[in-house]
Amino acid sequence: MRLKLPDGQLVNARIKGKRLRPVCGDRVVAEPIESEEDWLITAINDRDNELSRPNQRGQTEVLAANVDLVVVVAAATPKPDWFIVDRYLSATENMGVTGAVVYNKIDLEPDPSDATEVLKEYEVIGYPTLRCSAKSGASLDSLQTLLAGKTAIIVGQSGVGKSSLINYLVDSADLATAAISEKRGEGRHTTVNSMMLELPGGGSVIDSPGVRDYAPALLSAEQVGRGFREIEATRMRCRFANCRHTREPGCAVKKDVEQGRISARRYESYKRLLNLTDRLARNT
Ligand SMILES: Nc1nc2c(ncn2[C@@H]2O[C@H](COP(=O)(O)OP(=O)(O)OP(=O)(O)O)[C@@H](O)[C@H]2O)c(=O)[nH]1
Ligand SMILES: [Mg+2]
Ligand SMILES: [Zn+2]
Repeated sequence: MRLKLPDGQLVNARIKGKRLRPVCGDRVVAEPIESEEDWLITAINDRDNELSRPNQRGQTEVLAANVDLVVVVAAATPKPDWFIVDRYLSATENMGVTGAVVYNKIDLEPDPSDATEVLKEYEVIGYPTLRCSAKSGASLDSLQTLLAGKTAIIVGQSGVGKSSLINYLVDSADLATAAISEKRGEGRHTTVNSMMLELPGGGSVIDSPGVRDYAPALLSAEQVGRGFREIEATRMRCRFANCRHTREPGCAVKKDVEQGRISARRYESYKRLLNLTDRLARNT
């Protein structure tokens, strides 16, 4: 594990004991190890927030801590899974952190695509969005502006170009990238560990490993509701205070969906996530 000292120096660090699990972004207590170059992490300071999600074994794992911006990346390839984007954004809302949506690889798709419609849905509910290319450099100045001065984490499916975007923004970065599989059209899980890099204009950015179908877990129906900001903003007008916006009469959310004020696609994501959370609750 790499540790940044107050003077900016980067050192290798070991962890004291088996129970301490520092993650990317943690602020820690550490001490030099006598007659060695490594440092020893002895404690983790309280976290402002944490982004967690299930790992490949289905256990919840903290990906990063103390971030103030979550950038969710989708791309022309692999085929965008907007439900995964919605799940990351709902986790972001529950962390109390700003989210943004980036659509990468527009060099592969010169014509306005379906994605433009979906990005508009995110924009109208207040998420910064941008279409860019890590290959041509299109709109990467906007990405740089978005990240400036922040501690951001870049998340999204494997192969969308998270590491490529960071390599473009950070001169000294030399993150591994790999072509997506031609047969399956999916990413190859190139990035294995989260890693924080400093941005030239100030701030830092965390590269994270993309996972295929997984996205952050949510624990309760309340959290799911809070995760969709347009639903959260509308629920005060529902007849019942505990409305789940599915079959209840007098539901303002359903009405807004019918009248096109809330995106039907986002509402479907909400219901799908609610189902997943219900199933999770029944199994535990
Ligand atoms: N044409 C094009 N290819 C890109 C662009 N950005 C990334 N790629 C390519 O997409 C492939 C995957 O990029 P990565 O940066 O490894 O993707 P990642 O999101 O970091 O993937 P994981 O680490 O597996 O989660 C590589 O072959 C990149 O060269 C882009 O804007 N345009
Ligand atoms: Mg990567
Ligand atoms: Zn309702």
